Amino acid sequence: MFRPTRLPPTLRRFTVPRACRGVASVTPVLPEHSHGNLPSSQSPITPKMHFFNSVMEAGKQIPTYRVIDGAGQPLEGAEVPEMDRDFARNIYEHMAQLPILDDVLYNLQRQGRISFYITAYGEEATVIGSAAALAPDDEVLAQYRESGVLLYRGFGVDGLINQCYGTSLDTCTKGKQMPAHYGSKELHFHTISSPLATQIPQAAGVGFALKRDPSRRGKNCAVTYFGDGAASEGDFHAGMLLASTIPSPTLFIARNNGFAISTPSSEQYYGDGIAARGAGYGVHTIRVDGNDVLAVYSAVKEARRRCIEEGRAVLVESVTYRVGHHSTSDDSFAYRPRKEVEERKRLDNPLVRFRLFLEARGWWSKDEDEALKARVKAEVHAAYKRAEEQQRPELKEMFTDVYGGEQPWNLRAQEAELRGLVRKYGRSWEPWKAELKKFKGEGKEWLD
Ligand SMILES: Cc1ncc(C[n+]2csc(CCOP(=O)(O)OP(=O)(O)O)c2C)c(N)n1
Repeated sequence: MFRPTRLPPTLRRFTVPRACRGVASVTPVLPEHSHGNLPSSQSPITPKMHFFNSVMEAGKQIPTYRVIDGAGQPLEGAEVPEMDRDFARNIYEHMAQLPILDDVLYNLQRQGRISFYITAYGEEATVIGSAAALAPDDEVLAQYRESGVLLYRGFGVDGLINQCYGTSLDTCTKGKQMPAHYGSKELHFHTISSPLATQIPQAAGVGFALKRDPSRRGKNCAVTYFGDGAASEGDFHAGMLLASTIPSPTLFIARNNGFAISTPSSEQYYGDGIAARGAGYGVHTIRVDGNDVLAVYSAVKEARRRCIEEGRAVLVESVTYRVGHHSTSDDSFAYRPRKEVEERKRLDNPLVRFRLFLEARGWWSKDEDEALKARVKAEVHAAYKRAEEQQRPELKEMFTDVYGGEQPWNLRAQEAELRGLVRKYGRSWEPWKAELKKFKGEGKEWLD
């Protein structure tokens, strides 16, 4: 073990850099003879030439943390996280809710009732396991496949479906966003934006703001979710560098689901996945089996604790598999064999793994499973029928809350143009008359 106090005075400078203290794996290798170090570095000078690529050497890849196996049994030596029956059942119920909601909304898109949808098939453990490990007021900056976090926080099925339909009941995005681009101020879930990875440096900024706020310092962290594809964007690196050099409680959760859209993750990097990058930024990092909800829960809980107690960033790489197509705009069988998907579904289903764990403890039964599925299905069907009866937000809402503060000139000009057109065609032209009826107030405020 490295004990600086026992070293001769010439070697005492080889202490663990301050930025790395607390990282158990950092153990400096001391050269036989001290040649000092350069002023901007703690790196010991050595006369031996040595190239390294530790994460690519055989057997040295970052391990993947797992708690339960495919049959729901704890691995030998694994510590099962402490949770009572109700907490565990609540996690499972939310996991089971996701694919049912996805089935219905996916089909509604296929019928042309909503314009777009994105499913989370196969990633239920990553999304719900992490949501369960966070505090309800941690600030979440998600990508677009994490609707389960909102469900877990109590957004409700109606909330999600109203957003997808763009009804007046979606008070956050008010019909201005694409379906599945949710947001909720009350639930600390920042509105999704489609340009990939923009949420990552924003999260580092939010984390820093939390650190500066005395009422939230040491209490909350910022959490950002992103895929392996988003991790290939420059914004990933900007966010990691920011959170590492201007320390902040920012939790980076990479969902490595095997694919961006058509690009497999093996083509997104040559190194050891996304976790390998954490060390480069001096960030505590763990790779976890993203299909094992107990491992995800434990890893994110510990990651959150470190984030908050140390006020520093942590990276979690959750390795999973995207079972569904990327979105309703994609046909994944154009770039991966159908057989591969069927095999993954059969071999490693996160829901089955956790259900078997619960059943082994006597915390869940087949009858309860069937009843849950029937109840959720009925709930989702009733919710989409309610959404179909809703009107869209008032026409003028199209131009409000796009930006904070005063409405900019370009939006004022667009609003004036639309008002003119509504006045011109809204009473006389049938297609416009029919269209106006879909909006709350039916455009009357502009017709009069
Ligand atoms: C800046 C930017 N480039 C490209 C796209 C198009 N696009 C949307 S999703 C996506 C793939 C993202 O993959 P990943 O981050 O791995 O997340 P996943 O969809 O697999 O969950 C791409 C390329 C985009 N939205 N934004």
